[in-house]
Amino acid sequence: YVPETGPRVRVNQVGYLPNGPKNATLVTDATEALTWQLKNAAGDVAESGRTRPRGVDGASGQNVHTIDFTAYTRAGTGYTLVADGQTSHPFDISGTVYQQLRSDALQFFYIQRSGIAIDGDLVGDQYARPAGHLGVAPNKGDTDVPCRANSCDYRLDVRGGWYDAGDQGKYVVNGGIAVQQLMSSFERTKTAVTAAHGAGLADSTLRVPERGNQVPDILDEARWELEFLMRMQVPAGKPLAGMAHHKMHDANWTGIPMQPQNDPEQRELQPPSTAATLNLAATAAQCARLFAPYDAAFSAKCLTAARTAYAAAKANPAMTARDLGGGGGGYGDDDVSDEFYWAAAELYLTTGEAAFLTDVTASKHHTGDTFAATGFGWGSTAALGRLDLATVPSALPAADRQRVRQSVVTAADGYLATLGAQAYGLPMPGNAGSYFWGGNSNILNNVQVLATAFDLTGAAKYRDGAVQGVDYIFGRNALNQSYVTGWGEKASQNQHTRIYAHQKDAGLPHPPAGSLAGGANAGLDDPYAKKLLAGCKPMFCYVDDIESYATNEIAINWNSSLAWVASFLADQEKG
Ligand code: 9MR
Repeated sequence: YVPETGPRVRVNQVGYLPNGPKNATLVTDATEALTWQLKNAAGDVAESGRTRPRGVDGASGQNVHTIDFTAYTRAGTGYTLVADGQTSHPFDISGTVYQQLRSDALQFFYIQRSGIAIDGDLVGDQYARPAGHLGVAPNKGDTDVPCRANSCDYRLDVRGGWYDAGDQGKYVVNGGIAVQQLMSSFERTKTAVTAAHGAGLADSTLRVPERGNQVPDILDEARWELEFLMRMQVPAGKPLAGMAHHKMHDANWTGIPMQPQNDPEQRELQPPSTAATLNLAATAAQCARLFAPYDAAFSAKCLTAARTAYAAAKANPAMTARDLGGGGGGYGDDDVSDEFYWAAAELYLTTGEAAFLTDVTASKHHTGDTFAATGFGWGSTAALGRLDLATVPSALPAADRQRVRQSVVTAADGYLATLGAQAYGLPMPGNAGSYFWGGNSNILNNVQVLATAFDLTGAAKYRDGAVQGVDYIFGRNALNQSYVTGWGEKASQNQHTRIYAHQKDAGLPHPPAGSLAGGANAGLDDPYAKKLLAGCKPMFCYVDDIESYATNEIAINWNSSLAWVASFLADQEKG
């Protein structure tokens, strides 16, 4: 199988900020520097220079050169880069290149909502659908869901929330990081100098049913998930009260396509876990402080859920998730020390109470190396706590604050060094270990750390690193592939999803604009990829086909990474 990779000049197909870094990658046999030309839409040469030979790139196996045209700053559309007889895909140079990406990336969540009709007047008729999983036949849930384990002979109403991904399970450990990144996109605007007091995330900036209610739409969206997460908490009077069920999903996997309202499978609650309980504690604590100005009762409800969850997790610190039946993803996580740190941090930031600070500072994650080279994710959440301790105003002792902030900056320095060493410019090491299931979100999470270092220091190199860090996602890669639907000349559009399964049924839409694909995965963890892509170099281990769930799914925790970064980028636009 030889993928069609188009012109050998690889650019960010969406574009570049006029005052931002502008880098591209040329695939060539040449070992000596070559001439490059930047052409405007009329075909005139706007700028030219010499390529920089970089040798063989570890992740792609290609001989590559880099092209740096940062010095060119004139805005325009339809630019191309020409080198070695090849003309790149067209791109813009514009101060508003990412403006719409912020809302596109966030709009994904409304369209993924469970338990509510999706309104075509808001998001287009092709995405309109009846409410799913409210107990209307043939659905069997989610309003009265039996627990799968013997230890819990009760049923819960766990309606609402977002469908996880291409499947329609709802998993607390994945909902947790996703809703955290939405809330943190908003919380960032309270302190970040470039965020213009949250204007870009204000009420009526998204197409959600709650627009116009005087609450920022991104918080309305987060609330849809937070209400679900709280429903997953074991009620008072039941065994393990205060703990959260790890997940709920179908008893058996369904086929593709499958609209939520047609799902005939029994929905089942899986047993509580410490990891899920700490996800609830952390996100409900963050909820409490962010909703306080808008809805005191909801804020108080969140704080109660957070406190009871945290206490329950401390009383049951080693309840690992057990998988009792099929139809859903595993999301097992044996190490919850990072979730403990994150939850203690959020509770401390919300309440200022000494007991939580003690738990924060006693955690090995408070002093440990929290920021892995390959990024954080649903199973490694200490970075979420660390980033919030670094940015959210609190009475954290000065020495701790200084160290926490320095750790973000030190991590960002590491990511800068990494992206500088990559001919494709991404902040991930250039070996197979960087190319795993959902790795695109880890790249974006490293970009989040770079961006946060900029917010903390104002040093331009971190902003530039964050801006450059997304080039890979939008096409500056071995496959010449943008991984965001609707963004770039050649963009993913056949992601693995039961709802927007156009590839299986032409009457269904592609995923909405702003949907991020999981990305190249050297593990080839699905049969389709395994067969088609056997022997692929890591950066080539991707296919835009609905069958490949391990390289081409969509997921709420991946789009939340995109949303955070897109919001940051939109705030950098100055023309
Ligand atoms: O994102 C998850 C990834 O980190 C795991 O390696 C993978 C295998 O366990 O599962 C991914 O999550 C999937 C989940 O299990 C089911 N819904 C779709 C998720 C994204 O592919």
